[in-house]
Amino acid sequence: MNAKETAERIRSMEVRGAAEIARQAARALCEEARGYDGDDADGMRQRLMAAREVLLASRPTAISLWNGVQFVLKGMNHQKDGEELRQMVVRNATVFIKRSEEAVALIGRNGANRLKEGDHVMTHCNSQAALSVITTAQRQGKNIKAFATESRPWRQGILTANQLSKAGVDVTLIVDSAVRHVMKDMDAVVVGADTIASNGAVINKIGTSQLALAAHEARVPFYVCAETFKFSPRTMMGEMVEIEERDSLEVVKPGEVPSSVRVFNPVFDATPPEYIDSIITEIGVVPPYAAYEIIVREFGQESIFTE
Ligand code: RUB
Repeated sequence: MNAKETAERIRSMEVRGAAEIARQAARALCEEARGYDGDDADGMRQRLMAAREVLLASRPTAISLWNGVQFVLKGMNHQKDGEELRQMVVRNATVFIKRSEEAVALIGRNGANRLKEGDHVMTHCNSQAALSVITTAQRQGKNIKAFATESRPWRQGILTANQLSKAGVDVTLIVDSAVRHVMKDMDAVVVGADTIASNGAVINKIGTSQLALAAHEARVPFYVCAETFKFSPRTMMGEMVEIEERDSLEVVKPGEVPSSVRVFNPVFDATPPEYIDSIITEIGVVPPYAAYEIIVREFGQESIFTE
């Protein structure tokens, strides 16, 4: 699938979840390089740069998309030969996708070590990384009781409930407004991330920060499950993370409220580091305050200061 089609699928939420959109973007760049007719490196570069812009514009909040695209195109400007450029893009995309898929499994293993037999675990929205933790613990025979929030307006909690149930997990679906009421019976909260800023703040599905507040109040550990490519080198340069706002029709049906009523539909929020117990990554379980060091370690000074 080319970049334009992939971007459309991401924009319309047919493809969603921060890690998956990054993988699909990597695949699309691969297709663009393969689909370029000829071996002229400059022409191929132009096509790849245009594809990059289209993909990056599809959803603004997830840094995984930006990091994935940067990874695939890294070194592009040094290639003089078209065929070598094509092979480089295909190689980079393959490495990125493999690393990303392996990271989900490693996060599952690292996170499952934090869960005990019979734990009640709440999750929000639909995160592959967070679900990997719950299903890994379940496979270890820990008999987890999962609680999935509905996650309005897109109701990704339905996906979560189905996926957990299919994996043999005992799962209860709750509406978003039941979070604080139910929190007192939880042993842990696991959520995913779209972006982790250099100060350790986590940007994830709207409502995540409410889970964090309720968990903090009830003294329930709050874990963020995220691959290292969810950390944002761009925030290190002082950039703020853009919170995507989506169409009002995701919240109300046409004519349900008078046109004088404004509908505000932000789809992500920021959880400050003081409400986060740990971030569970493929390279280990770290405090949110390690974000700066992870960014330097994973992306290096060079990529922080050059785009
Ligand atoms: C999905 C969401 C997920 C993160 C992490 O939002 O907020 O928690 O993307 O997911 P949306 P993963 O449905 O709007 O994309 O761990 O799979 O990357």
